[in-house]
Amino acid sequence: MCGDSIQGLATEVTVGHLETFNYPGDYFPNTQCTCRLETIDPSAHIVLYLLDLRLNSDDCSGSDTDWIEYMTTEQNWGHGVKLCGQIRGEPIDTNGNKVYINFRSDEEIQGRGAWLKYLGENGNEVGQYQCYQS
Ligand SMILES: [Ca+2]
Repeated sequence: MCGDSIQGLATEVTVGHLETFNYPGDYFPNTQCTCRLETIDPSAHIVLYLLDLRLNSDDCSGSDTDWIEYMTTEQNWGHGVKLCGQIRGEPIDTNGNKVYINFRSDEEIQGRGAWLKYLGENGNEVGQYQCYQS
């Protein structure tokens, strides 16, 4: 995510993946990145799977560290569902047909980052829009 600055619909897939820029190498400091997913069928839900997560700390509840979150409506940063406490490999039903995924890193200490799988429930296609620095 956020290896480029192009915006717009990039792919439509039934199963897709997102990873932090430079994964599995360390992500970069001072990053703010948003990715948008949207099902083609507006009544379908997007399901996420956290496959890997290594941030600078296991506790991403603070505001002064690195974190990744998702939200189904555009809200302010830090008001989504943080993925840090999620069990890897378990399905996360976002209950939404649009999902915004935000990743943020601060200036100190980086990690491997995050690797996510996403899909539309019942085989629905999901459009992945280009991620952008935010
Ligand atoms: Ca950090």
